[in-house]
Amino acid sequence: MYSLSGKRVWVAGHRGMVGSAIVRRLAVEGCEVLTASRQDADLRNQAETTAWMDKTRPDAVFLAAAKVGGILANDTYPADFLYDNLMIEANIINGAHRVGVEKLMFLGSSCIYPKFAPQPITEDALLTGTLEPTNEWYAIAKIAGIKLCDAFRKQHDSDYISGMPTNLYGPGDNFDLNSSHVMPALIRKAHEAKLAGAASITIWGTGTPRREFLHVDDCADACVHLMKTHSAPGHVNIGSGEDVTILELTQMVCDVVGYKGEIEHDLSKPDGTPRKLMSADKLRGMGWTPQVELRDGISAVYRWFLDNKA
Ligand code: GFB
Repeated sequence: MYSLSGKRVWVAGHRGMVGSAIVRRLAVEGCEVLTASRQDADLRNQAETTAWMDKTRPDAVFLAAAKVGGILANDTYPADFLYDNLMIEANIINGAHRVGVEKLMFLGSSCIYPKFAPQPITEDALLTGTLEPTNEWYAIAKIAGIKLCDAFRKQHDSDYISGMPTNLYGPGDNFDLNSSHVMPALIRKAHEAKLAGAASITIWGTGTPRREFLHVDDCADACVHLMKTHSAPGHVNIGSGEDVTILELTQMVCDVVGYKGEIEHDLSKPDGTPRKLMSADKLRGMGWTPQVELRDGISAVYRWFLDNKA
Protein backbone atom coordinates (compact mmCIF):
# COMPACT_ATOMS: atom_id res chain seq x y z
CA MET A 1 0.00 0.00 0.00
CA TYR A 2 1.22 3.51 -0.81
CA SER A 3 -0.55 6.16 1.26
CA LEU A 4 -1.11 9.56 -0.34
CA SER A 5 -1.98 11.11 3.01
CA GLY A 6 0.31 14.02 3.90
CA LYS A 7 2.17 13.69 0.59
CA ARG A 8 2.96 16.39 -1.94
CA VAL A 9 1.24 15.09 -5.07
CA TRP A 10 1.83 16.70 -8.46
CA VAL A 11 -0.95 16.28 -10.99
CA ALA A 12 0.81 17.08 -14.26
CA GLY A 13 -1.84 18.19 -16.74
CA HIS A 14 -4.30 19.46 -14.12
CA ARG A 15 -6.17 21.65 -16.61
CA GLY A 16 -7.04 18.72 -18.87
CA MET A 17 -10.11 16.51 -18.51
CA VAL A 18 -8.22 13.65 -16.85
CA GLY A 19 -5.92 15.78 -14.72
CA SER A 20 -8.78 17.89 -13.37
CA ALA A 21 -10.73 14.73 -12.51
CA ILE A 22 -7.71 13.39 -10.60
CA VAL A 23 -7.44 16.71 -8.70
CA ARG A 24 -11.15 16.42 -7.74
CA ARG A 25 -10.66 12.80 -6.65
CA LEU A 26 -7.59 13.62 -4.55
CA ALA A 27 -9.62 15.99 -2.35
CA VAL A 28 -10.45 13.10 0.01
CA GLU A 29 -6.92 11.68 0.20
CA GLY A 30 -5.49 14.21 2.67
CA CYS A 31 -2.61 15.16 0.40
CA GLU A 32 -1.27 18.48 -0.84
CA VAL A 33 -2.00 18.77 -4.56
CA LEU A 34 0.66 20.54 -6.64
CA THR A 35 -0.10 21.97 -10.07
CA ALA A 36 2.10 23.69 -12.64
CA SER A 37 0.61 26.32 -14.92
CA ARG A 38 1.97 26.95 -18.43
CA GLN A 39 3.71 30.03 -17.01
CA ASP A 40 5.39 27.86 -14.33
CA ALA A 41 6.79 25.41 -16.87
CA ASP A 42 6.35 24.34 -20.48
CA LEU A 43 6.47 20.59 -19.87
CA ARG A 44 7.93 20.01 -23.35
CA ASN A 45 10.97 21.96 -22.19
CA GLN A 46 13.44 19.93 -20.14
CA ALA A 47 15.11 22.87 -18.39
CA GLU A 48 11.80 24.43 -17.33
CA THR A 49 10.32 21.11 -16.19
CA THR A 50 13.43 20.14 -14.26
CA ALA A 51 13.62 23.56 -12.60
CA TRP A 52 9.97 23.36 -11.53
CA MET A 53 10.42 19.84 -10.11
CA ASP A 54 13.64 20.87 -8.32
CA LYS A 55 11.74 23.73 -6.72
CA THR A 56 8.53 21.91 -5.75
CA ARG A 57 9.93 18.44 -4.89
CA PRO A 58 6.79 16.32 -5.24
CA ASP A 59 6.55 12.98 -3.39
CA ALA A 60 4.21 11.49 -5.97
CA VAL A 61 3.26 12.31 -9.57
CA PHE A 62 0.22 11.57 -11.73
CA LEU A 63 1.51 12.07 -15.28
CA ALA A 64 -1.71 13.12 -17.03
CA ALA A 65 -0.14 15.90 -19.12
CA ALA A 66 -0.33 15.15 -22.83
CA LYS A 67 -1.24 16.49 -26.21
CA VAL A 68 -4.55 14.75 -26.92
CA GLY A 69 -7.23 14.85 -29.58
CA GLY A 70 -9.65 12.86 -31.65
CA ILE A 71 -9.03 10.79 -34.73
CA LEU A 72 -8.72 13.75 -37.15
CA ALA A 73 -6.39 15.78 -34.92
CA ASN A 74 -4.15 12.72 -34.45
CA ASP A 75 -4.06 12.12 -38.20
CA THR A 76 -3.47 15.80 -39.08
CA TYR A 77 -0.75 16.73 -36.58
CA PRO A 78 1.47 13.62 -36.29
CA ALA A 79 4.62 15.60 -35.45
CA ASP A 80 2.92 17.39 -32.54
CA PHE A 81 1.39 14.21 -31.18
CA LEU A 82 4.69 12.32 -31.29
CA TYR A 83 7.13 15.07 -30.31
CA ASP A 84 5.11 16.83 -27.62
CA ASN A 85 4.15 13.62 -25.88
CA LEU A 86 7.66 12.16 -26.01
CA MET A 87 9.12 15.34 -24.54
CA ILE A 88 6.52 15.73 -21.80
CA GLU A 89 6.84 12.16 -20.53
CA ALA A 90 10.63 12.02 -20.85
CA ASN A 91 11.08 15.30 -18.97
CA ILE A 92 8.72 14.36 -16.15
CA ILE A 93 9.84 10.74 -15.70
CA ASN A 94 13.52 11.66 -15.75
CA GLY A 95 12.80 14.65 -13.49
CA ALA A 96 10.98 12.37 -11.05
CA HIS A 97 14.09 10.21 -10.77
CA ARG A 98 16.28 13.26 -10.31
CA VAL A 99 14.26 14.67 -7.38
CA GLY A 100 13.55 11.30 -5.76
CA VAL A 101 9.81 11.01 -6.41
CA GLU A 102 8.54 8.01 -4.39
CA LYS A 103 5.81 6.99 -6.80
CA LEU A 104 4.75 7.99 -10.31
CA MET A 105 1.81 6.94 -12.44
CA PHE A 106 2.02 7.39 -16.20
CA LEU A 107 -1.20 7.56 -18.21
CA GLY A 108 -1.46 6.29 -21.78
CA SER A 109 -4.24 5.18 -24.08
CA SER A 110 -5.88 2.08 -25.52
CA CYS A 111 -4.48 3.03 -28.94
CA ILE A 112 -1.13 1.51 -27.87
CA TYR A 113 -2.45 -1.90 -28.96
CA PRO A 114 -2.21 -3.41 -32.45
CA LYS A 115 -5.04 -2.45 -34.80
CA PHE A 116 -6.24 -6.05 -35.07
CA ALA A 117 -5.50 -7.25 -31.53
CA PRO A 118 -7.72 -10.12 -30.32
CA GLN A 119 -10.67 -8.74 -28.31
CA PRO A 120 -11.04 -8.03 -25.46
CA ILE A 121 -7.44 -6.81 -25.50
CA THR A 122 -5.28 -8.08 -22.67
CA GLU A 123 -2.22 -6.20 -21.51
CA ASP A 124 0.14 -8.74 -23.09
CA ALA A 125 -1.06 -7.78 -26.61
CA LEU A 126 1.32 -4.80 -26.52
CA LEU A 127 3.83 -4.83 -29.42
CA THR A 128 2.40 -7.96 -31.03
CA GLY A 129 1.26 -6.28 -34.26
CA THR A 130 0.96 -3.20 -36.46
CA LEU A 131 -0.66 -0.06 -35.04
CA GLU A 132 -3.71 1.81 -36.38
CA PRO A 133 -2.24 4.42 -38.80
CA THR A 134 -4.49 7.35 -37.73
CA ASN A 135 -2.98 7.40 -34.27
CA GLU A 136 0.32 5.50 -34.48
CA TRP A 137 2.27 8.68 -33.60
CA TYR A 138 0.43 9.16 -30.33
CA ALA A 139 0.58 5.41 -29.68
CA ILE A 140 4.36 5.25 -30.21
CA ALA A 141 4.81 8.10 -27.71
CA LYS A 142 2.61 6.34 -25.15
CA ILE A 143 4.38 2.99 -25.65
CA ALA A 144 7.68 4.82 -25.07
CA GLY A 145 6.25 6.21 -21.82
CA ILE A 146 5.37 2.74 -20.54
CA LYS A 147 8.83 1.49 -21.45
CA LEU A 148 10.52 4.48 -19.83
CA CYS A 149 8.72 3.74 -16.55
CA ASP A 150 9.76 0.10 -16.84
CA ALA A 151 13.34 1.06 -17.67
CA PHE A 152 13.64 3.25 -14.57
CA ARG A 153 12.11 0.45 -12.49
CA LYS A 154 14.61 -2.08 -13.89
CA GLN A 155 17.70 0.12 -13.67
CA HIS A 156 16.93 2.20 -10.55
CA ASP A 157 14.15 0.27 -8.77
CA SER A 158 11.85 3.28 -9.25
CA ASP A 159 8.21 2.75 -8.27
CA TYR A 160 6.76 3.99 -11.55
CA ILE A 161 3.55 2.43 -12.90
CA SER A 162 1.42 2.85 -16.03
CA GLY A 163 -2.35 2.89 -16.59
CA MET A 164 -3.94 2.71 -20.04
CA PRO A 165 -7.40 4.31 -20.07
CA THR A 166 -9.91 3.53 -22.78
CA ASN A 167 -11.80 6.32 -24.63
CA LEU A 168 -12.75 8.77 -21.88
CA TYR A 169 -15.51 11.35 -21.66
CA GLY A 170 -16.66 13.76 -19.00
CA PRO A 171 -16.85 17.37 -17.83
CA GLY A 172 -14.15 19.67 -19.16
CA ASP A 173 -13.86 17.81 -22.48
CA ASN A 174 -12.91 19.51 -25.75
CA PHE A 175 -16.05 20.28 -27.81
CA ASP A 176 -14.26 21.66 -30.88
CA LEU A 177 -15.61 19.66 -33.80
CA ASN A 178 -12.30 19.39 -35.65
CA SER A 179 -10.07 18.33 -32.77
CA SER A 180 -12.42 16.58 -30.31
CA HIS A 181 -13.11 12.94 -29.64
CA VAL A 182 -16.38 11.44 -30.77
CA MET A 183 -18.44 11.82 -27.57
CA PRO A 184 -18.22 15.62 -27.18
CA ALA A 185 -18.62 16.00 -30.96
CA LEU A 186 -21.86 14.03 -30.93
CA ILE A 187 -23.24 15.92 -27.93
CA ARG A 188 -22.56 19.24 -29.62
CA LYS A 189 -23.86 18.14 -33.02
CA ALA A 190 -27.10 16.74 -31.58
CA HIS A 191 -27.64 19.80 -29.38
CA GLU A 192 -27.06 22.30 -32.18
CA ALA A 193 -29.24 20.31 -34.60
CA LYS A 194 -32.04 20.24 -32.03
CA LEU A 195 -31.86 24.02 -31.55
CA ALA A 196 -31.74 24.64 -35.30
CA GLY A 197 -34.55 22.18 -36.05
CA ALA A 198 -32.17 20.46 -38.51
CA ALA A 199 -33.40 17.39 -40.35
CA SER A 200 -30.17 15.44 -39.78
CA ILE A 201 -26.76 15.33 -38.16
CA THR A 202 -23.66 13.99 -39.88
CA ILE A 203 -21.26 11.63 -38.17
CA TRP A 204 -17.82 10.69 -39.43
CA GLY A 205 -17.22 7.32 -41.06
CA THR A 206 -19.49 4.30 -41.28
CA GLY A 207 -20.66 4.21 -37.66
CA THR A 208 -19.63 0.55 -37.45
CA PRO A 209 -16.39 0.92 -35.39
CA ARG A 210 -16.83 -0.20 -31.80
CA ARG A 211 -15.50 1.87 -28.91
CA GLU A 212 -15.38 1.41 -25.16
CA PHE A 213 -16.20 4.50 -23.07
CA LEU A 214 -15.37 5.31 -19.46
CA HIS A 215 -16.44 8.36 -17.48
CA VAL A 216 -13.39 10.38 -16.46
CA ASP A 217 -14.39 10.31 -12.76
CA ASP A 218 -14.23 6.50 -12.90
CA CYS A 219 -10.83 6.80 -14.58
CA ALA A 220 -9.57 9.15 -11.86
CA ASP A 221 -10.79 6.77 -9.17
CA ALA A 222 -9.01 3.87 -10.88
CA CYS A 223 -5.80 5.92 -11.08
CA VAL A 224 -5.85 6.67 -7.35
CA HIS A 225 -6.64 3.02 -6.62
CA LEU A 226 -3.64 1.89 -8.69
CA MET A 227 -1.37 4.53 -7.18
CA LYS A 228 -2.20 3.27 -3.70
CA THR A 229 -2.27 -0.48 -4.32
CA HIS A 230 -0.22 -1.42 -7.39
CA SER A 231 3.50 -1.68 -8.00
CA ALA A 232 4.77 -3.71 -10.96
CA PRO A 233 6.32 -3.32 -14.39
CA GLY A 234 4.07 -3.22 -17.44
CA HIS A 235 0.74 -1.48 -17.57
CA VAL A 236 -2.87 -1.93 -16.47
CA ASN A 237 -5.94 -1.40 -18.67
CA ILE A 238 -8.46 1.10 -17.28
CA GLY A 239 -11.83 0.51 -18.91
CA SER A 240 -15.48 -0.31 -18.49
CA GLY A 241 -15.24 -3.72 -20.15
CA GLU A 242 -18.15 -2.92 -22.53
CA ASP A 243 -18.27 -1.34 -25.97
CA VAL A 244 -20.84 0.05 -28.41
CA THR A 245 -20.82 0.90 -32.10
CA ILE A 246 -20.46 4.57 -33.00
CA LEU A 247 -23.97 4.41 -34.47
CA GLU A 248 -25.37 3.02 -31.19
CA LEU A 249 -23.53 5.76 -29.32
CA THR A 250 -24.98 8.40 -31.68
CA GLN A 251 -28.49 7.09 -31.09
CA MET A 252 -27.94 7.16 -27.31
CA VAL A 253 -26.60 10.72 -27.41
CA CYS A 254 -29.50 11.89 -29.61
CA ASP A 255 -31.93 10.28 -27.19
CA VAL A 256 -30.34 11.99 -24.16
CA VAL A 257 -30.22 15.35 -25.94
CA GLY A 258 -33.78 14.97 -27.27
CA TYR A 259 -32.86 15.21 -30.95
CA LYS A 260 -35.09 13.17 -33.27
CA GLY A 261 -33.61 13.80 -36.75
CA GLU A 262 -31.80 11.47 -39.13
CA ILE A 263 -28.17 10.32 -38.87
CA GLU A 264 -26.04 10.75 -41.99
CA HIS A 265 -22.46 9.71 -42.67
CA ASP A 266 -19.42 11.61 -43.93
CA LEU A 267 -17.50 8.75 -45.51
CA SER A 268 -14.53 11.01 -46.37
CA LYS A 269 -13.61 10.88 -42.65
CA PRO A 270 -11.70 7.89 -41.21
CA ASP A 271 -13.23 5.06 -39.17
CA GLY A 272 -9.95 4.33 -37.43
CA THR A 273 -9.46 1.04 -35.67
CA PRO A 274 -12.48 -1.30 -36.05
CA ARG A 275 -12.62 -2.22 -32.37
CA LYS A 276 -10.57 -1.64 -29.21
CA LEU A 277 -12.35 -3.23 -26.29
CA MET A 278 -9.82 -3.77 -23.53
CA SER A 279 -9.92 -6.62 -21.08
CA ALA A 280 -10.89 -5.28 -17.66
CA ASP A 281 -9.83 -8.46 -15.85
CA LYS A 282 -6.51 -7.27 -14.43
CA LEU A 283 -7.93 -4.11 -12.82
CA ARG A 284 -11.06 -5.90 -11.57
CA GLY A 285 -8.78 -8.52 -10.07
CA MET A 286 -7.24 -5.69 -8.05
CA GLY A 287 -10.63 -4.86 -6.55
CA TRP A 288 -11.75 -1.94 -8.73
CA THR A 289 -14.98 -1.58 -10.74
CA PRO A 290 -16.47 1.43 -12.57
CA GLN A 291 -19.54 3.17 -11.14
CA VAL A 292 -20.95 5.36 -13.93
CA GLU A 293 -23.32 3.74 -16.47
CA LEU A 294 -22.79 5.05 -20.01
CA ARG A 295 -26.24 6.61 -20.40
CA ASP A 296 -26.06 8.29 -16.97
CA GLY A 297 -22.61 9.60 -17.81
CA ILE A 298 -23.80 11.06 -21.12
CA SER A 299 -26.72 12.78 -19.33
CA ALA A 300 -24.33 14.30 -16.79
CA VAL A 301 -21.96 15.54 -19.50
CA TYR A 302 -24.86 17.00 -21.48
CA ARG A 303 -25.90 18.95 -18.36
CA TRP A 304 -22.29 20.14 -17.99
CA PHE A 305 -22.26 21.17 -21.66
CA LEU A 306 -25.51 23.14 -21.23
CA ASP A 307 -24.13 24.92 -18.15
CA ASN A 308 -20.67 25.65 -19.50
CA LYS A 309 -20.52 25.59 -23.29
CA ALA A 310 -23.89 25.81 -24.96
O1 GFB B 1 -13.12 9.50 -30.57
P1 GFB B 1 -12.41 9.44 -31.87
O2 GFB B 1 -12.07 10.74 -32.49
O3 GFB B 1 -11.08 8.62 -31.75
O4 GFB B 1 -13.33 8.66 -32.93
P2 GFB B 1 -10.53 7.10 -31.84
C1 GFB B 1 -13.95 7.44 -32.63
C2 GFB B 1 -14.83 7.00 -33.79
O5 GFB B 1 -15.95 7.89 -33.89
C3 GFB B 1 -14.18 6.99 -35.15
C4 GFB B 1 -16.13 8.27 -35.23
O6 GFB B 1 -14.61 5.85 -35.87
C5 GFB B 1 -14.72 8.25 -35.81
O7 GFB B 1 -14.74 8.20 -37.23
N1 GFB B 1 -16.84 9.56 -35.30
C6 GFB B 1 -18.08 9.75 -35.81
C7 GFB B 1 -16.36 10.75 -34.91
N2 GFB B 1 -18.40 11.04 -35.77
C8 GFB B 1 -17.36 11.69 -35.21
C9 GFB B 1 -17.12 13.06 -34.92
O8 GFB B 1 -17.93 13.94 -35.17
N3 GFB B 1 -15.94 13.35 -34.30
C10 GFB B 1 -15.01 12.40 -34.01
N4 GFB B 1 -13.87 12.77 -33.39
N5 GFB B 1 -15.19 11.09 -34.31
C11 GFB B 1 -8.57 8.31 -30.70
C12 GFB B 1 -7.10 8.35 -31.00
O9 GFB B 1 -9.04 7.34 -31.58
O10 GFB B 1 -8.89 7.87 -29.40
C13 GFB B 1 -6.28 8.84 -29.90
O11 GFB B 1 -6.92 9.07 -32.20
C14 GFB B 1 -6.70 8.29 -28.56
O12 GFB B 1 -4.96 8.52 -30.15
C15 GFB B 1 -8.18 8.40 -28.36
O13 GFB B 1 -6.29 6.95 -28.43
C16 GFB B 1 -8.65 7.80 -27.06
O14 GFB B 1 -11.14 6.24 -30.79
O15 GFB B 1 -10.65 6.56 -33.22
